[in-house]
Amino acid sequence: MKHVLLTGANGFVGKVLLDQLLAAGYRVSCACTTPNPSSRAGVEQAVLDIRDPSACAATLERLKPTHIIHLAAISHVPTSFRDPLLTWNTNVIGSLNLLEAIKQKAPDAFVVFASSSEVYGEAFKAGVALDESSPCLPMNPYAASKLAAELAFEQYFKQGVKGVIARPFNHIGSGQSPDFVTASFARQIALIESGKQAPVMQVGNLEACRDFLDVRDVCAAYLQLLELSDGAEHPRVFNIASGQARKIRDILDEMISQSPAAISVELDPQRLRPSDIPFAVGNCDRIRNVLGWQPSISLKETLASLLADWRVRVVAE
Ligand code: A2R
Repeated sequence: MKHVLLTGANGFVGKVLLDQLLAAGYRVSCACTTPNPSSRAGVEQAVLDIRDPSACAATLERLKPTHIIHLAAISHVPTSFRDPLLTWNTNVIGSLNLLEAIKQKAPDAFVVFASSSEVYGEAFKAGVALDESSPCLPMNPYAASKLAAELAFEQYFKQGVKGVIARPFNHIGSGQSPDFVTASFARQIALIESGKQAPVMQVGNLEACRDFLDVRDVCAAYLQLLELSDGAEHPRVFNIASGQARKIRDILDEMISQSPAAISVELDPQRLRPSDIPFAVGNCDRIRNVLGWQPSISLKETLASLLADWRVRVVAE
């Protein structure tokens, strides 16, 4: 039976991915920074700080996974500006600790590394959907740390470690922190509907175009990438993208149209990023051609489920 070790299992993506892995019949072990009180029956847990090399080695030695999906990271761009050392230590040194532990303790394991479309950075200024051969020109510490971690993975791949690098574009859905744009919109709409916020949305840059995916579709792609362990030759890097440009303003309009409340919109300059990219869209030909993956959930449906989630969450706020 395939045994998947999931790092970052307590995060936004990790929780969705755990459900999908269990539904697909995998044995799953979760690595989290703190014990998870709501842990699932049959799921083994490891408390692990990936910045600790001996803890990584001990975890891999004990669990001996056949597959690893490495999600653990500082994933938030503004946090990476505020705390670059934490970001580099977690995203780069943490990945190196994991890679060294794989090489030493689970050398046959197949690893999927969750990098990010942010690695393309300035290359998005070309204004076209970027494929995996596009230059990587990171524009923030988070993106730079993910690209450095990719280089570490490439090195270990050359030394015999097996696996792939995924570059997911913006993924959204239930459970995401309101630090991210669509979750912020959904939270504010839910607060307005419940009378906890005046009917004015605070927004940042609405003109940017992004490639939005439902987190469930991204997790489905991770599951399909695991299947590459069964085959022979395969590419090392995969965009996970829809290929479709969506203006943030259109997303906001769609969400407001899904609410019965009368809502106006106000620009909050504090929500503007210092290095915002106007257009960030991915070419998804490779993953479609190699694995047959494509997004299956419409944006409208994703936004509806996001709003439904926040209508429940704001009750407790
Ligand atoms: O903050 P916690 O305790 O929930 O743990 C976070 C975990 N994490 C770590 N795990 C082990 N050792 C560390 N030193 C460490 N620092 C952070 O990574 C959290 O459970 C997880 C990241 O979850 P999120 O911030 O919700 O990220 P998300 O959206 O699930 O993204 C997953 C991956 C990230 O690597 C992104 O950069 C990539 O997908 O695109």
